[in-house]
Amino acid sequence: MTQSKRKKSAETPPPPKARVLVLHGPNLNLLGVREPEIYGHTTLSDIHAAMDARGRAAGAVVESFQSNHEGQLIDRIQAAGSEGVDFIIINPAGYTHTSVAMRDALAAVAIPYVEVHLSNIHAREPFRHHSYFSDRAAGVICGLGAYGYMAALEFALSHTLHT
Ligand code: CA2
Repeated sequence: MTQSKRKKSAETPPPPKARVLVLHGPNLNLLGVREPEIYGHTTLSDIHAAMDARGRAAGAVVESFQSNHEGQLIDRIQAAGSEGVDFIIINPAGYTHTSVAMRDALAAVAIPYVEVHLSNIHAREPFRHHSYFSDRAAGVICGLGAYGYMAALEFALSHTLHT
């Protein structure tokens, strides 16, 4: 083997075993800062750090994206379709109950996803009981707080690494 080939293989990390995209909808940037009695004290950055560490330990890459804008979330979902993302974990937040457009984007890319909600949406106001995402989701987790994201990640890892 030549010197240049040896150097290249030493520097090139192995490809990730799985790519997981975590999407957070509007106002979730306020997590841990406002309304802790409903949404808890954990920040979005805490959630990402824990998911990143768990993903790395399993040889997976976990990317997180939050936006307050529906179009940006749709653009991110569409990009995931051509980036080799294996699994999406999504908390559409307020768009859960309104966004046919985000539902259509997920259907278009056909990437399996788990829907996560921090609060139990079924124990809240009636308008939160319907989700445009649940019927196409691999699973739905709600009411478990920030732990719900970790539970979704465990499922995503087992789904992508063992299927
Ligand atoms: O329980 C959830 O995760 C929700 O997706 C959160 C949404 C709500 O509209 C859904 O019905 C259920 C609201 C996200 C707002 O996040 C905040 C976080 C901290 C402070 C204020 C808002």
